[in-house]
Amino acid sequence: MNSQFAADVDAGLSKSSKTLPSKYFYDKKGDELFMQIMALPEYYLTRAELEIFTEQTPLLIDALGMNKSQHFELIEMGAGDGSKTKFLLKGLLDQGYDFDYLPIDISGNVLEHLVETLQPELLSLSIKAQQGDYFEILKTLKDSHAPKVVLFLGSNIGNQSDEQAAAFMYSLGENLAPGDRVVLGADLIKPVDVVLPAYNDSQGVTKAFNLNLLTRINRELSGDFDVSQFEHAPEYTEEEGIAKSFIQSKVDQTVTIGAIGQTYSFKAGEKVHVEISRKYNKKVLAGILKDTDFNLVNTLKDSKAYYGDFILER
Ligand code: AVJ
Repeated sequence: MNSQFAADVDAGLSKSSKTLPSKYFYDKKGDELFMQIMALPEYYLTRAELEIFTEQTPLLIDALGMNKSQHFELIEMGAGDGSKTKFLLKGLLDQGYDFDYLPIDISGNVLEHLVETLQPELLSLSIKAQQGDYFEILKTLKDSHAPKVVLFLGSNIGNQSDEQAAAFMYSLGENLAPGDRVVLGADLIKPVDVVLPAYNDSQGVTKAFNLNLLTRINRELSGDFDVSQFEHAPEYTEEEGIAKSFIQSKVDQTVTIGAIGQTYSFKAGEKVHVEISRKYNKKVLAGILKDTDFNLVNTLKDSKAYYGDFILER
């Protein structure tokens, strides 16, 4: 695990345009900072999707296309704390749907916490937590032959390039049957004055979130990054529709990473690309789905049309 981290860091910092993978943001401190990000006034994404789940619950339920007399499985990839999903689950129970809720997460702790918060609030809910890799679990679930709805929320798809997202959706389709549905939550393309502040908040939480990656390298890989000599530098254009985060060196400097046994030099102003947050519209989505069997059957947006939950049918 740590050697994979070392290999990924070495590969990224050895490129002529340096990169570091955003998946390593999420250590304990990173998880905490991401929770703070979700509560920021500038970070509209979480509130916008929550608004869809609270204000449009009946529409969302209809869009799932499930039959009340037919048992189905509601699967969530990366459920987190379930704070949005809870409203959908409650609505389905109130309307008398017959379903199991199957949250999937790599982290057993996350699942444990989710069950402990959800079950007391929704006593009649059948929760079947699944710990592991999304696609490995989905493969095992294929045998049940129950109709399925898969939730992939939070604009988590946005951290993937369009090529990666297309491969991801293709794999998802392979693990579902015709008629199954997906709720794909995605931030929408809109002007820079709304998007960029979400990745460059006035309190500097996003800056701390990104720079925490250097602190993690120092701690876990015996690096000697002087974090104060790096800046947080996000970019976005509406034309491209992709928020990009860079860690920028303030000065000419070298950094040694003990666990790799390498020294890397940074020029003043040099940028390390750490994250993309892809924004969506129907055209972007169509490109990603073009080699899959998914059709877009409905789109729910928040009242400002900042954010979309795309309902896909296989
Ligand atoms: C968790 C991937 C949806 O890209 O908006 C937030 C991560 N990065 N601020 C996003 C993130 C910086 C977030 N996602």
